[in-house]
Amino acid sequence: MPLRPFQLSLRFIFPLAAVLGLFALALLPLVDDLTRRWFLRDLDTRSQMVAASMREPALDYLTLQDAEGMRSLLDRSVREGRLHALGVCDATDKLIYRSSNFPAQLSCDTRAPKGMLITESALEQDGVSLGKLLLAQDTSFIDRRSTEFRYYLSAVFLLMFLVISALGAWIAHWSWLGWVSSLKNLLRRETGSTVANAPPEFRPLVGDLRAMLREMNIERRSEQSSPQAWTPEKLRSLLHDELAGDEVLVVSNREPYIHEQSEHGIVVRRPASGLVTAVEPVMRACSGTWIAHGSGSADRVTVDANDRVRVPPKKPAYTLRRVWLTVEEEEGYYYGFSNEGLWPLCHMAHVRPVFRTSDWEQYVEVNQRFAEAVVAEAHTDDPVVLVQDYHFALLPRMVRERLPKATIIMFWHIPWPNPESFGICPWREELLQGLLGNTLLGFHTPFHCKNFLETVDRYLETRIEHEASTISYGGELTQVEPYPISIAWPEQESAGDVALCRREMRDELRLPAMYRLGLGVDRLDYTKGIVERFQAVDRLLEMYPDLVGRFSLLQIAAPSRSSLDEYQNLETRVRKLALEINQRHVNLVAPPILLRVEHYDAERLACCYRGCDVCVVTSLHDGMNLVAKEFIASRDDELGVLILSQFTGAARELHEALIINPYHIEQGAQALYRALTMPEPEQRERMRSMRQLVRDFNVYRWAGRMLLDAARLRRRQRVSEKISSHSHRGLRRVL
Ligand code: GDG
Repeated sequence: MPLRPFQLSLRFIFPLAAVLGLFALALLPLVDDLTRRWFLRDLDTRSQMVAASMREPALDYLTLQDAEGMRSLLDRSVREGRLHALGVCDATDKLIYRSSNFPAQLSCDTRAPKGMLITESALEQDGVSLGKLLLAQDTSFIDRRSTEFRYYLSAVFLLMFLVISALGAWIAHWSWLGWVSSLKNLLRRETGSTVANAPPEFRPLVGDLRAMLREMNIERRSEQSSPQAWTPEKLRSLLHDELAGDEVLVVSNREPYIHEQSEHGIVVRRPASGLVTAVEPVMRACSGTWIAHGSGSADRVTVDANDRVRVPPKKPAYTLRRVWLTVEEEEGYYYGFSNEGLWPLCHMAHVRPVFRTSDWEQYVEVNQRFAEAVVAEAHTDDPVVLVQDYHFALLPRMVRERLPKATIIMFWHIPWPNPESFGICPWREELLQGLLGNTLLGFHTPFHCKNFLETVDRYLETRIEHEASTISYGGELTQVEPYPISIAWPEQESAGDVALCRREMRDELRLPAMYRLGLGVDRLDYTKGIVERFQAVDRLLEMYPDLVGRFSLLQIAAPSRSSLDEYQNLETRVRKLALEINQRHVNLVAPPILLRVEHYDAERLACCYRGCDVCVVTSLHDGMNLVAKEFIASRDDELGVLILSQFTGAARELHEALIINPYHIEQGAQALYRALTMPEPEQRERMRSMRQLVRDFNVYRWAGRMLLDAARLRRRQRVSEKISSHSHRGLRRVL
């Protein structure tokens, strides 16, 4: 029998015992007192009656002074009236006659001793008092009865308690079992129920519980399959063991290396992109082909006749295949549909999505072009294709139609909104159908997976297995899973010295050695909450003016999508706000906001992470946010504080950060103050724990788990193909 119902019953039994106990404690003296009074009243009445019956003869004997007669009257009355003793007092309160067992200590003017009741009855003749009768009764039996009564009453209470507790435990046990089994049914969806038709008391729980259980299952599964830490070597051997000889192709819009013409000749640039940061280590490990848009001014001159170039330039490990887009195509597919439509649609950062038919047409066209590039680059009919992000929602189905045996894995790097929000997209069904061409579809968090399943449920006729997290559509199965993305843990030798970085950073910014620095690193994007971050700094300096001239925020804002109005407006707004704040807190040392709208190279950026005191991430909505993890990974001194928006995927993992709501400016300001005044031991404790997590849950694990799941699905598919080809052959032979 499970322990849980007992725990529940105990929670009920202890209060019940306390209540009954208190009740008994209050009731017992009351009842006791009442019964005692009843007994005494009865005894008194009996004494009065005896006195009344013997008054006449007693007066006679008194007047005649017949001592013998009086004594015999007294003894007889004691016997017949079942009294203890009887006495007669004269008018001066002197005891003149007594029954034979009259207690020696009793007299006419003493009070009744304990255990005895004394009743007095006047003896008068013609209005003249001749004395009084003294009737004594033994009351010790009342105490005996009272003790017995208490005993019985306690026994009754104890019995009541036992009966009620047993009943309570029994009811709790059965209702718990019933509750658990209906909850299990709901979670398993044995009855095909949905959250909406769950009993009202379960509704808020069911979705969360399902997500939690799934997350736990996934964690357990992957931990069992990978007890040691994930490294590039482990990923490589996984690719070797699980996908032996299989071809791996990556598709993304952004290329990992951009060749640019400059005055010093052709230079190679790494883009500021979370996606590139995450996928590059995987490609290095599996040496496949990465298909991406060739956007650099020198990209065309650096590829071979097949539009391919080996990268990384210094130590080539895989092939980059570039796809060329016209200006119109880039306008419609990338800037238009992807970044003015899908990006705000999925982020819900209060910027309205814009949907134009012409953009959509370009989006379809470019997806088709990339799908053709995949087919052209594939040397086998069943490659593993890793599709990256929202620019290619249609591509999976297009590839599936050409390469039905391919294992197509897509990772959606941005959030997935709820069905209502997604529903405003005029091409929602087409996008969902495209995505259901995937074998495996990954999101950062279980919450995004849940939103996706609910969106498909709302807009397409499919069969969804929530327990297995699969969607069956047109005879094909898509597995939907959370894979929280991460970074590659830096190699120790590549890290610069923290003290050196602190000094360099302050020298470069012309700040005193002990100057406190906050750091923000983002693409200049409205989802990143840069305005809110500046406002928090402004508020901090209003609240703590001592910090003016002692603290600044260095904001690195890498220009991004700058041809779009929304992004130009953001840049203007950010620059203006920085200026206003700097004018408001003007001082001789440094402006509070040090805004750098430029791209930093990787080493310089790493030095900033190491040289700052606090890293501030205030995204209004973010799939994961890699900046937070990069900051943590770079702090091998275990110091520095991370302020992290609750609306990032990273906040689900990095619980030791100072988690804030970026819309609440005062909260942001207070978090900044707390970070700047946090004692080193606390910083160390928080940082150590987050570093452990980021080290273990690194990007190799992210990719490894996805590829392991893909390998499993691939094996399953091969087995089912074999079975169906055997049965076809068997059928042909029979025919
Ligand atoms: C999307 C999702 C998700 C930034 N400025 C510079 C620079 N960066 C690098 C950072 C980091 C990356 O760009 C930004 O990554 P985030 O994760 O913060 O954000 P997105 O670019 O929006 O990425 C996001 C991510 O995809 C991965 O799935 O986490 O939620 O929105 O690596 O270091 N790098 C250099 N100079 C800069 O100036 N070198």
